[in-house]
Amino acid sequence: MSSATATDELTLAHVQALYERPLLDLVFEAAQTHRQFHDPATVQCSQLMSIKTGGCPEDCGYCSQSAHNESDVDRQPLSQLDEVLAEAKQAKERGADRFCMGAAWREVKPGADFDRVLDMVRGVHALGLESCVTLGMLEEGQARQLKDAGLDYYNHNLDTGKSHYDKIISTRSYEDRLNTISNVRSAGISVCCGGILGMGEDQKVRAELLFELASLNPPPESVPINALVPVEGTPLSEVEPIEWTEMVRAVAVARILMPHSRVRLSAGRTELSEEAQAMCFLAGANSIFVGSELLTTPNPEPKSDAALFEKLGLTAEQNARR
Ligand code: SAM
Ligand code: DTB
Ligand code: SF4
Repeated sequence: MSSATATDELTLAHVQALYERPLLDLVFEAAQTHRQFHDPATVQCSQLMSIKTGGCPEDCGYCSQSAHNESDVDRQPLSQLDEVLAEAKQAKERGADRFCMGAAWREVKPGADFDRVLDMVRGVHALGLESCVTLGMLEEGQARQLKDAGLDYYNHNLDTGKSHYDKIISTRSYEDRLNTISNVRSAGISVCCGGILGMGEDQKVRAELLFELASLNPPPESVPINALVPVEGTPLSEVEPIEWTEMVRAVAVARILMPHSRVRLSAGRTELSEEAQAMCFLAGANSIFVGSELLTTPNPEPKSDAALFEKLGLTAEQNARR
């Protein structure tokens, strides 16, 4: 079966059929697409920092930071500017080319805190790093303020397929998410938008998520594929972990459907073997989070990532701003 090209109209049935193909056929096609549009030897490296932690009013069933869940994450108010810039500087010295700041907010509210985030974005930009923030729902005017401060990317995930969404979150709708993404887009900020696998969904739902992402017009510049990091005290802590092959499949389908995008092998790498990660890179993943922590959960140690890159002949990309 051949894949849809950018000029065909994409259908959910097509994505489902693609998703169900024999794994190695799928990876072979994705690897070819990857080589057509990207340098397969470089991987973009982003570092995350949680700038406001815990106590979030949303009820996302996977999240350690929701006030509805009983995880033992310590709540922290918005970080100070100098603290964030010190961390960004260190990330740059260790080879990251993008610094991503995450806040456990439902939405952006105007005021001193948002003004401080704007200063963080300006500061990260001045360091010669690309910047990304994820702050919850956002209005168009606020998106413009972020753009004026020099923001490169805004992360806002669809999280899962539409049909599974209500089982995971009740306090924010799919439409709300699409609306925020559209506000980000209108302000001229690049969109970082993906989802999480392993929240009790089946393959059809995964195909649905990838269909939704690829149907955004244009598709997100950056597509994070996260595996659920199970957190004790959250409703999803006991969900059966997904097979590594599902991560490979999702990366491959994302690569074929969104040939120009960065596909990020995001949360969950600590549970993936080197071999599984290698297959994800072959299938078109070309971005990762680096540094030993994500927001509140562990990520592979820089030493082990360096060793993996060395074995696979991969190098960290350096953006034009560095
Ligand atoms: N509060 C903002 C929001 O939800 O838009 C920004 C921060 S939130 C932590 C960003 C994203 O991280 C979520 O949309 C979700 O996709 C991902 N995430 C959160 N907890 C996760 C977990 N335990 N495992 C995998 N991904 C997770
Ligand atoms: C995304 O898709 N993954 C990142 C980032 N966007 C903000 C977050 C992963 C969070 C993993 C769980 C944690 O560390 O709390
Ligand atoms: Fe809040 Fe974001 Fe966590 Fe949802 S994912 S509970 S919005 S921090």
